[in-house]
Amino acid sequence: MSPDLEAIVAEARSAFAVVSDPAALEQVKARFLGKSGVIPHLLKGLGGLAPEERRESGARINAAKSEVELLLAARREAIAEETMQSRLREESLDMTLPGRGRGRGSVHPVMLTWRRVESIFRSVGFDVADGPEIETDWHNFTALNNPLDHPARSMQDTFYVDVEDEQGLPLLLRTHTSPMQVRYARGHTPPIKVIAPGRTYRVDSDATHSPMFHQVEGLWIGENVSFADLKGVYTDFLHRFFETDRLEVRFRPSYFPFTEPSAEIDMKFSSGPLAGRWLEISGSGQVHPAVVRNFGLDAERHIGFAFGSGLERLTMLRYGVQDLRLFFEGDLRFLRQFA
Ligand code: 2U9
Repeated sequence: MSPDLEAIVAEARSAFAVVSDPAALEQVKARFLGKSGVIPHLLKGLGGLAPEERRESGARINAAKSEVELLLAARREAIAEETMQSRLREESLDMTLPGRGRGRGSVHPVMLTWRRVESIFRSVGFDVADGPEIETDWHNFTALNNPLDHPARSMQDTFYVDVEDEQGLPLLLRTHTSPMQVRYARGHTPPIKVIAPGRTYRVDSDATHSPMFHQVEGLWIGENVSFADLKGVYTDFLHRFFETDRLEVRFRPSYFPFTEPSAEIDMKFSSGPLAGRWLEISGSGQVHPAVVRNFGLDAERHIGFAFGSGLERLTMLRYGVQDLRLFFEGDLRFLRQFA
């Protein structure tokens, strides 16, 4: 090979060596092998030579061309290998690390209470009602004997929805689970023996009130269902819910529009960390005759009791939870304790 050609090959070798990405390499290649590159230029020049000289010269130029092509192929391969190696270094996976796993969820403590309450009441013959969280004014207030000017109806206490019902009254987020019982009672014939657990909503938010909370209400209507039955059913429920007979129950006169007479139910543990203090646990009463009539029933013949308890309250007392807000913060350090 002539010194000229050797110089060209050497120049190609060092030009290929200094680039390290495929696109740059192709540009360098064009300088030597492209249409207007150095080597095609030399080949074009052969036309003006005598046949003998053209053959010799052509063979030399083609040998140089082959060498440049080999150098190019080798450099391409080397760049691909370097790219692969650097990706392997960057994306290296330590296959010996233990997997993260999916994590095991757990049932929320209020839901544990919900399930527990359902199972206790089912075992003594109560059905479980369900119903909408967005309610009509009639099912939430009127059917429950709430006067039209009752403060609970005010915008300060109730979340209203920007949609009207057939009566032209705005729909609302139910403020208690009672409307489920109203719907259930209107769709069944006595004896009506049902509990209604569920989410409820009130415009209230502080250390002891959450705008969304859970209640369970119970309703038993028949021909001879008395306050004595209420005492028996609710006391038995408390014994089973708290898994102890070592608690006292007392009924204190109260007022609700939907019951008459009405009573607050208090309880007192005789052992354990809460022993000796009377704790409010529920509201209750004999269902008001006006409410029984709203079920389409004869209030002279059908009587019974109702009660309402907060599921958060029951949960706090059962597990010794001090702050209501823990139920709504989603803090795993709290929730995991119930797993
Ligand atoms: C119908 C008729 C009567 C349900 C009742 C209470 C008393 C009561 C509160 C306790 C704590 C709600 O979660 S709380 O704030 N409830 O005091 N609830 S009697 O009476 C009814 C329900 C439905 C048809």
